Amino acid sequence: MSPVVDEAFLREPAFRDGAVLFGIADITDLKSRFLLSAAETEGLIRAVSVAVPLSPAVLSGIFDRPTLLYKWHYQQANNLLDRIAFRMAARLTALGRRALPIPASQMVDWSANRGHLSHRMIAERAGLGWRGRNNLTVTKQFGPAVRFVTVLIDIPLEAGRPVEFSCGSCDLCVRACPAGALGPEPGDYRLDLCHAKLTEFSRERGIGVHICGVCIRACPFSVPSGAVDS
Ligand code: B12
Repeated sequence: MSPVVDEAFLREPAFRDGAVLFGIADITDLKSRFLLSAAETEGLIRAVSVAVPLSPAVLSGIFDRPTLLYKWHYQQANNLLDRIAFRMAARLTALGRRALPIPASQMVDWSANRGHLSHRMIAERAGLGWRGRNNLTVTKQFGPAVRFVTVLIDIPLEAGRPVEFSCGSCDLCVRACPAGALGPEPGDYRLDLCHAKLTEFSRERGIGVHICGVCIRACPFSVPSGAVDS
């Protein structure tokens, strides 16, 4: 007898593999915004958003630039997310369903700095968090100290609802950003300044990738105690 393909069928293996957040987004009106062909997204109507946490211990070493420990952590988070997404799609494929796992951190348009789709937009639609002043998806449970992956599926599961902006008047990320790329509104994010700073960091010995982590580290939601001592 084939298993019931419900939310639990997708969520439970992901949680066993290390995921901490899971949500469903309706993508029927979003597909034209994806950098995917109509053939690739045919029949796909929902997106599963999954998050893994970043360790506050690793983040605590970040002050004004990324650390080597954070670089390794970031890569492992991406590997784990890609594995979770691949396994989810593999289980669905085996049952004759259609599923498209989207890489956690792959660029497909280098001039516009875009991936196949925005994992943040999907996570926010699924109700996992809000767009913070740091331009990241901030979750209630782990702040922005999570990384996301998305799997597009053909199953009409019930979708989540967006959550309210809850940064309040906090501007710790704005003050901490080493690029001066953040402002009072999430839409104030300056991609040019952020990207230039990350390019500078990528040239530091052993880094080699576009990472930073300062806005994640500065967020009080990222630190369970709420204390930020940098
Ligand atoms: C390319 C890329 C970058 C580029 C450019 C980023 C960019 N274009 O915004 C660079 C190298 C600069 C970069 C930097 C960083 N990145 Co990056 N990056 C990506 C990547 C691979 C693609 C992003 C993309 O396609 N953006 C396209 C634009 C159009 O989408 P968008 O920015 O999400 O926003 C649009 C919609 O969401 C919509 N929208 C929806 N809701 C809302 C709400 C509001 C209020 C607003 C204003 C807009 C809005 O409007 C926006 C404009 O059209 C993603 C992975 C992925 N595929 O999603 C990771 C990703 C966004 N990066 C991530 C991270 C963590 C970082 C860094 C902290 C670096 C690091 N790892 O240390 C910084 C933070 C920058 C910042 N504060 O925003 C995480 C974010 C996790 C989170 N909790 O939100 C992601 C999702 C990777 C992952 N797998 O988790 N990144």
